[in-house]
Amino acid sequence: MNKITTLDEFIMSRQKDFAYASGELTGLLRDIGVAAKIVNREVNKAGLVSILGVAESENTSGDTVQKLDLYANEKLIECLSNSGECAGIASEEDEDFVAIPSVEGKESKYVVVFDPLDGSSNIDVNVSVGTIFGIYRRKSDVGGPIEREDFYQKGTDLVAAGYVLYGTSTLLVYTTGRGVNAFTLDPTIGEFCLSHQNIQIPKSGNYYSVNQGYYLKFDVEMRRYVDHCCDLNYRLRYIGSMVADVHRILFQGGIFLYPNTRKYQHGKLRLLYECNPLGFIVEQAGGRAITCQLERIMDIEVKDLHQRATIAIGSPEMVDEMEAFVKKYQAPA
Ligand code: P6P
Repeated sequence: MNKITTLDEFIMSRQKDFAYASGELTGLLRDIGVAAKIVNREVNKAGLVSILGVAESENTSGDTVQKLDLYANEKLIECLSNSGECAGIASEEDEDFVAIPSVEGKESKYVVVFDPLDGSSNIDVNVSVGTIFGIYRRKSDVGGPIEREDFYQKGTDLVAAGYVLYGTSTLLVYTTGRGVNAFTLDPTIGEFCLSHQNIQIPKSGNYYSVNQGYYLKFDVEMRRYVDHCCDLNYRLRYIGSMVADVHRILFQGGIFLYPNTRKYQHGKLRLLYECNPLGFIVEQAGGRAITCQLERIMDIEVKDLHQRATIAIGSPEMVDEMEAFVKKYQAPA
């Protein structure tokens, strides 16, 4: 029987990769793992609750049924607050950042950004959803108040990033800049166990993932590229949950696109807690993540917590090809 390596064991074994690491990042990653297990428990019975929720206004434990993404947000903040390793949080669910009071005078060095439940509109139809997170070293003085600039950091400043996919099984995928590893939750022991080590994205593929319904609203160069995908009989896979769509591409190859449209002129997806963390992971796995205007996602200056970006992310050769189409067909400025 293969040795089981739990997430905790793996994180501890990699702690030596961090010069001067004194365990805070290790603690932070473990706290996120705990929050993921709690959210997973609720996501897995959401279908049941929503059925019961329709018949009654209360869930099985007597609480008022909370909207699941708010529940996930609350649990992530709770878990990150208890450890004392996190000084502040920026979440899709909160307009502004949240300062985390120190625990027993612990001076936290890190801030965490997250989308607590990406794709949550899918939960009622039992389609995979996920949590996306990124970890930065704070820029403000340790021990002092958290400042906005602690969150206005480019993707290249990420210390760690990852996601939890609540799907047919529950996976936690993360990187600290030394490759990408995935852990599958074993519900029989309640542990995330190492299941995919040093993930490498296929250099090319034949999946493309875009909301084809917006085709007529794309710029000409993006329409030409989508036409090219159709000409090559690429397979369209798009389930409206970025974390699930990108996860497929990470494992099977392909490209995910969310271009600018008339409704979302700067793209729909959020730079800080969707594009940057997933961009870090895909780049660490050998892929590329750029905007539809050909800027590297992780180089974009962050000027707002909820800043949007267009994105093309996935297999390097497919992103290269999309880049060539944009250059060839882009209307002159
Ligand atoms: P559309 C989910 O709401 C989300 O933020 C991403 O997870 C997903 O890829 C995208 O929006 C779907 O957006 O406009 O295609 O419905």
